[in-house]
Amino acid sequence: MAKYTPQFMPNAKPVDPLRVLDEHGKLLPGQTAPMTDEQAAYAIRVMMMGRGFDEKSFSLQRQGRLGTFAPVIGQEASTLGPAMALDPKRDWIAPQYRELPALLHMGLPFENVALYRLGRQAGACIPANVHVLPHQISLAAQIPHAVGLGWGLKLQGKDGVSMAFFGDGASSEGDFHESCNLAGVMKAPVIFLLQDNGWAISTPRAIQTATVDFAARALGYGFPGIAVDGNDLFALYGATSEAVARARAGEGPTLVESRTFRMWAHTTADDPTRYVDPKVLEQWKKKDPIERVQKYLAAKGKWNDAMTQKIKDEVAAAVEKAYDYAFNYPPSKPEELFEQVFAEVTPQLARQRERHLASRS
Ligand SMILES: Cc1ncc(C[n+]2csc(CCOP(=O)(O)OP(=O)(O)O)c2C)c(N)n1
Repeated sequence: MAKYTPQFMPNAKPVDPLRVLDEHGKLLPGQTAPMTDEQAAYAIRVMMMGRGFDEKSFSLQRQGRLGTFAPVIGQEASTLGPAMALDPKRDWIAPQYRELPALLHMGLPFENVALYRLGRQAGACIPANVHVLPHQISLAAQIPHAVGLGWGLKLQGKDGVSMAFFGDGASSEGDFHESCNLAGVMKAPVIFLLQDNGWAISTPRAIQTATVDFAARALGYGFPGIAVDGNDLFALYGATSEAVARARAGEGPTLVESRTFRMWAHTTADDPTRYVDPKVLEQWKKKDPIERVQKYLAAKGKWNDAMTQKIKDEVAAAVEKAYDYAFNYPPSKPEELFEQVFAEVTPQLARQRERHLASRS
């Protein structure tokens, strides 16, 4: 029997995540909708845009016309719900690489996404009026940027908030922990949006971390953490809206743990059938984040299959148009690699560019 009991003991079981809408689109007892029906209809459209874009991209990849990409399928609510709590004019998102619906909400054009997926340099360049940092492949590297951005907005006396998206795998990186620490000390207006989708490529959550609650880590940095059903648009939007309000009021960061599931492969270069239990996948299929909101509106007589089909058709046409544009866009030249890294090209980069140009002449 231990004589000196630690005051701080980890939870043996994960806490129950916040849930507002159940799998059948019914409000859970005691819950009210945190958004209007119009907002819910908008969310369905944007989530379907993300899914439609991925489906087309997947087919292009299988035809050998597109390199690779990270599908958002299954995580549409996990990405859009928190983004909808932001104001695209004054707030910012620092994405990882699997947040398409969130970026569409912030105003990123389809054409830009298609260019990026086809490996055109121009696609990596976010339009100036879109408050989104470039996609980040180097895990967790966007999290310090998000803290700097939020803290900078605060220093400028603005009431903007920055939101960093990252995965359970990325949260094992030092960048995550250092960012949380600094944001806590500076009371920076940052939302840390940790998407636990069960996997970091083929590494399961259980061997990613010894904690059962990612959200509990926030306490170690002196700010609140909340675990949310990551397939429940309403819960995500509600919890994040409150976190955004706290950040705007000068109360500092919040860590939001979104418990979701990656329904497709990590990227098109991955074969999840080699490591994902099909029974677990089947269970998650019943929790589809888009259908849940459709059912909610349908029960109020505000959604039907014809509306779903109409949006599907519109999205398919818009994706087709975006890819037509991107396929006809001039291919990137190697020297473009040196552009848009810094506002002014550094002497070192200028030398590298000259060497590269000389080698080609
Ligand atoms: C610093 C760094 N280390 C390793 C990788 C290789 N890598 C790419 S994605 C990935 C898994 C990321 O998992 P997670 O953060 O949970 O996000 P998810 O892809 O599941 O959305 C790894 C290890 C990388 N991109 N960057």
